[in-house]
Amino acid sequence: MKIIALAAVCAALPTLAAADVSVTDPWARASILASRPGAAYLTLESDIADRLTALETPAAGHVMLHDTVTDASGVSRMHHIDVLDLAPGTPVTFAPGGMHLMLMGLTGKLEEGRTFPLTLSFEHAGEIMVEVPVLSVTATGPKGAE
Ligand SMILES: [Cu+2]
Repeated sequence: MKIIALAAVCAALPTLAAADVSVTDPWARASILASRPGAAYLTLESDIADRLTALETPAAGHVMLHDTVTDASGVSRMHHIDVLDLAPGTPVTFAPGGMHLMLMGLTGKLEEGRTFPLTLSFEHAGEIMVEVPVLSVTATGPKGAE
């Protein structure tokens, strides 16, 4: 009986391993001062319903998920997103003026031409590490999109 149960678990594994999130076009804007938070952007797409649970980078003490909301009087402000859910096959794009990753407590200036690693943790897809290229202070999108 035990052996049969194990076989059933093993047979289910390939399905679990199929949970995959693609992280594309990561980029960050160069920062002028290390004392100001940095901003990074990317696109996420999952093949199943998944949830972003954590963000980590050696480039910053703390990474926050922010959205930008413009109220009726035209004033934009950022607000914190606690959880980000991904719907299957629906890309979520972070971009200036919208959702962004706020890099709090930079360990140094984000210098153009450098890259830094960013680890994203997902409920199902697990940890995904990407290298984030730092573009110019005036960049408005990932390389090739400008
Ligand atoms: Cu922000």
